[in-house]
Amino acid sequence: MKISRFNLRIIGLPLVRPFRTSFGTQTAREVLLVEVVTDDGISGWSECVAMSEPLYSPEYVAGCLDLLKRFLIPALKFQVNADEVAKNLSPYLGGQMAKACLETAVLDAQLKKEQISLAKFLGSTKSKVECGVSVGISDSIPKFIDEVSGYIDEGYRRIKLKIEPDWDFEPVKAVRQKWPDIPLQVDANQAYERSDGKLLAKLDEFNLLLIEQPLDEHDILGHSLLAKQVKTPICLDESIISLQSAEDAIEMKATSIINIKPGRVGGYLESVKIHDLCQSKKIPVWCGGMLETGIGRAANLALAALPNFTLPGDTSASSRYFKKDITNPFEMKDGYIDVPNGIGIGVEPDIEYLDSITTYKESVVRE
Ligand code: NPG
Repeated sequence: MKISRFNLRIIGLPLVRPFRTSFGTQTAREVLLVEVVTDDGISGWSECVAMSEPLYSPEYVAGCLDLLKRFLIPALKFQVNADEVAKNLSPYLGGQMAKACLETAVLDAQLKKEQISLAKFLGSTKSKVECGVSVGISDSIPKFIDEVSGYIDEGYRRIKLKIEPDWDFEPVKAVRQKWPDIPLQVDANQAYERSDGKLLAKLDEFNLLLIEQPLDEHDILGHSLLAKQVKTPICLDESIISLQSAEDAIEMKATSIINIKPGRVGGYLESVKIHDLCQSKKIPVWCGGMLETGIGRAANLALAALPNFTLPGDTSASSRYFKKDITNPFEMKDGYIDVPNGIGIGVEPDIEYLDSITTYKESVVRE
C-alpha cells in the first residue's frame, strides 16, 4: 500500500471524573492520533494509548511522537502492508505503544481498501461484547460505594476496583457486602511487594475473578510465588508486552488469566497471537482499557469479540470517560456494546470537533 502522508496530532479531552490509580490521578486524556493517508485518498486512523507521563509504562505522549517522527515513520518508507509493519519497525527497541498505533492506522486504511471490518479480519465470533467498568481509588468508602452503585445501575456486568496498600480490604469488603454476586476483580498496578502475600491472601474471601498485576512488571518469579500463596487467580497486565512474555509468564505459572491491551503488546496482530496462544493453553483473556477515545475503543471491541475473550473487559461506554467523544459515542445496551461492523475500525472521528481540541498538529509528507 502506498502512503502519501502521515498526519499526527495531539488532542486534549477532559475526563467526566478524575480517575485515581496507585500510580496517579488522571483528570484529562491527552491523546496522540495518527492518520495514514494513502495514494487512493483513504484515511486510516488510530490512537496511541500512551499517557502524558511515563507512570503506567515507560512510554509517554511526547516520547511516542518523537519516536514516530524520528524513527518509526521513516522506517516504513511510505510503502507498506499492515503485516509488514512490525518487521520494518523491529530494529527499534521498545516503543510498543507507538508501534501499535502506526500498525493500526495502516491496518485501518488497508481494510477500508479491502472493504472488510477489523472485527472480521481479526476473527471475531461475537456481534456484541459484555461491558466491565474500572473504578478508581476514592477518598471515602461512602463516596466510592455511590460511584459503584451508579455503574451497576447503568448495567455494567463486571466491576474492577483499583487497589493499593491501605485501599484494598475495606473497599472490596464494602462492595462485596452490598453486591454479593456481582463479578468483581481488583487491579493493583504493581503497588505491592513480594512480602505482601499474606495481605493479598486476605482478599480470597471475596470470591474475586482475579487480582491484576500486584507486583512490579519485571517480577515474573514474584508473581509465580504469589500465585502459590493466594487462591484468587493472578492476572498479568503490565508484564505482558509481547507473545514471548506471555508464553514465559504462562510457563512459569505467574499468570492464569491475561489482560490483553493491544497498545502494550505492539498491536492487534500481536494481540491475536497472544489470544491464540492463551486459547491453546486454556488461559482466559480479556481486553484491558487505557481510557481510549472512540477510535481506540472501536478497535478494542473488535478484538474483544474473539472467542477466548471470555471475561468482560474494560470496554465501557463513551459516557464513562468523556462528555463528548471524538467519534459517534459507544453506548451500552443491557450491559453490552455492539462490535463495530463497518469497514476498517468501523468509526471515523469528527474532524471539526478534533480541530477544536487539537493542541499539536504536524504532517510527514512523501516528497
Ligand atoms: O476503562 O479504559 C478504561 C480504564 C481501565 O483501569 C483501567 N485502565 O491499569 O489497566 C489499567 C488502567 C489504566 C488507565 C492504565 C489509564 C493506564 C492508563
